[in-house]
Amino acid sequence: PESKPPHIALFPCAGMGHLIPFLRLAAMLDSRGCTVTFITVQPTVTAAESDHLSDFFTLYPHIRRLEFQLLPYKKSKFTNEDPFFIQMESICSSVHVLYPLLQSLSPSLSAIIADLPVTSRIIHLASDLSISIYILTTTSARFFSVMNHLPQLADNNNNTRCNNGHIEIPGLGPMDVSNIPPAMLNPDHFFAVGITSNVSSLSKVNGILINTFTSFEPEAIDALKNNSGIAPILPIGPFECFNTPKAPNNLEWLDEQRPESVLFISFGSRTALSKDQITELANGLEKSRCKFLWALKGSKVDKEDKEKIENILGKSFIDRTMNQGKVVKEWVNQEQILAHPSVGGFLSHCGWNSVIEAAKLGVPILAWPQHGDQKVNAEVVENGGLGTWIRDWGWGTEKMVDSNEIAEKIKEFMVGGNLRVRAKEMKVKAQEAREINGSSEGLLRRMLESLKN
Ligand code: BUP
Repeated sequence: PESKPPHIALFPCAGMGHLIPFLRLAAMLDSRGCTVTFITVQPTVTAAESDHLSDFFTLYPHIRRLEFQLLPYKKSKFTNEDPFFIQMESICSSVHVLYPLLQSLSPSLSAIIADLPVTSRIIHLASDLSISIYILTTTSARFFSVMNHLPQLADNNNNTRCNNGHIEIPGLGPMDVSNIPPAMLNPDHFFAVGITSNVSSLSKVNGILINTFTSFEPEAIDALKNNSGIAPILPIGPFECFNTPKAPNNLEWLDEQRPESVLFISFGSRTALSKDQITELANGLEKSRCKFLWALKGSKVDKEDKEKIENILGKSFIDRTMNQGKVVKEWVNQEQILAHPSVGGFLSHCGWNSVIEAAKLGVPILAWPQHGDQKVNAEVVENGGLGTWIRDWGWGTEKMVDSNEIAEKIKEFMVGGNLRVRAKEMKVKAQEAREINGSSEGLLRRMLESLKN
């Protein structure tokens, strides 16, 4: 008898940086013939998440939406004020509620693809349901290696600090301890505790999916593959984007600009620079005389981001730079912007989705990591020849970078040269990975084949 297509459930955690890659993967599985159920957590932290979800299900009406109501939040000893962490804690403590919902699905599930932060919770559920379980990590293979190594790092933390401030992670070479987010080295922090417990469950899953590709992160992927203690590593990126029903924004202005003349600036969906740093950046942009398109954020959670651009940057800045650049505060379609021929560079915080999109579209990055995995991702950018990182600028909150310094670096960066050539080479390699027999597409197809009944 002919084998049935697999039925796969996808389960992302909080924030756009997690939701977007899961939605992309859902669309990819759908277009490769799978039956797809998408678990959506209610309520979401940001308006962007709920907007994207409704747009997505309008576009893909046959992908099923499974609404997952979180249990009331209980404070724990790890509670901190970050709304994304609070949401993650809530999700982790509500996972068991999913069991009857998943069990009653028809046709019955073949597998679940869950977000790394829920690994230790979901593993029991998958085993009770007798389905395969895959983990999707929304960061780089390099940062995933660091997380995977955290239990050993925590053991040796005192020694590593003495070792000239460097740590050694198999296959990655010496890494500056200051690149590791401080919360990860604090054994009492929710982030560190969560990672330690989740990575210790990874040997029990069927595979670990990463939105990266072999020619972008060869060392990290090899090192992970050679690690016998974890499940098979499946680098299946870069993920394809899906069309949105919304009209494109800001593209008319880009259409009027010279090829590769515009610097696009974004620090992702959950980072707002301090008011003073925003002012320095604005002045730096003006002094650089480079064309720019800036997706500005005034606060961490979009629902609270109500201040007008004029109030943040001053009306005179907007008037003075009218012909030089554009500042927007609404959600923009970043992939569409990066794909535009006028865009020649990306000043980025190096959230992993942003990095992989830039690699896929061949746009060089000027890296300014702010927190979390972003310094380690900036190393990937540099190692892959996709961009430059001015280490001196530190973490976003560590120091104030002044406008002259910013202007100087932007001018140098936007000259382009070799960096643009290397970025375009990366775009070709990304396309090769996605071809039918390419490194990423081949892996994905074999995985789906193995899930057919
Ligand atoms: Br803001 C913004 N439009 O206006 P990252 C973001 N994005 O398309 P983050 C838009 O959101 P984490 C906007 O293309 C990327 O896919 C962008 O994810 C898209 O950073 C995603 O780059 C942002 O990983 O997430 O948001 O800081 O905390 O997971 O790093």
